[in-house]
Amino acid sequence: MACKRGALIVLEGVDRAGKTTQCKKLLEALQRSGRPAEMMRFPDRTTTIGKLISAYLENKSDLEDHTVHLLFSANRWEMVPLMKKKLEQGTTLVVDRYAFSGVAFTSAKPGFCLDWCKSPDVGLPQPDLVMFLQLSPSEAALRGQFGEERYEKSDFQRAVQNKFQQLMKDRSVHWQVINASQSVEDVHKDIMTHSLNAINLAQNQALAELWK
Ligand code: ADP
Ligand code: 2DT
Repeated sequence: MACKRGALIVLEGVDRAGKTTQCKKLLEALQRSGRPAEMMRFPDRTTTIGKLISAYLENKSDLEDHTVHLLFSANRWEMVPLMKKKLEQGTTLVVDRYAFSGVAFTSAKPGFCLDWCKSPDVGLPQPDLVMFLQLSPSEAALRGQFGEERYEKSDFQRAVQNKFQQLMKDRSVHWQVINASQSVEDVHKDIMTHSLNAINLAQNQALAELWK
């Protein structure tokens, strides 16, 4: 019998919500419990496309808005063969940002609608679980200043948060809102519970396609 597939688990949320902290803790906990798991993040700045994106985010280059949106999407598509292989081999993937960040950030710019922004990502591997780490702007501010990167401005981040709220109305995606204002350990406990459920369910389900 073919081995049971791994789950595709995504963490989304505003800047400083704790995504990276929690992805690492989830990965360690899964590995400690003997479950094969690996972490990925988008954008993946290590590839040729990722380096273009990274220079843009660091304000070292300018790119036209549609163009950079398509590059972010291409940066996911270039990872799809590897993601599918890992999932089929039974490895659970813990992913820091995915297509939802792609849509939320570009559609927060003037002149972009949600549907146009979603279209290049239609058909990507469908996450088994997307956890949205919910944190108010005032609580995020207590966790430190914004960095120097292009999107790290409070007005823009508020617009992005609204776009995430719109995306979360879509019932074709398994969203789970997590209260990110709790302690690191309490957030981790919530994330672990939802992840173990998703891993169990995914074992017997075929991988679906996002927004199709
Ligand atoms: P993100 O990846 O969402 O931007 P990070 O995981 O990098 O967020 O965390 C941003 C900052 O907030 C870091 O300094 C981190 O140590 C801190 N942090 C993360 N989770 C919590 C928490 N639950 N409570 C307080 N501080 C936190
Ligand atoms: P971090 O590397 O700190 O997460 O910041 N973004 C991300 C987009 O605009 N489109 C996307 O498709 C993705 C995945 C969010 C990366 C920044 O890039 C934004 C913040």
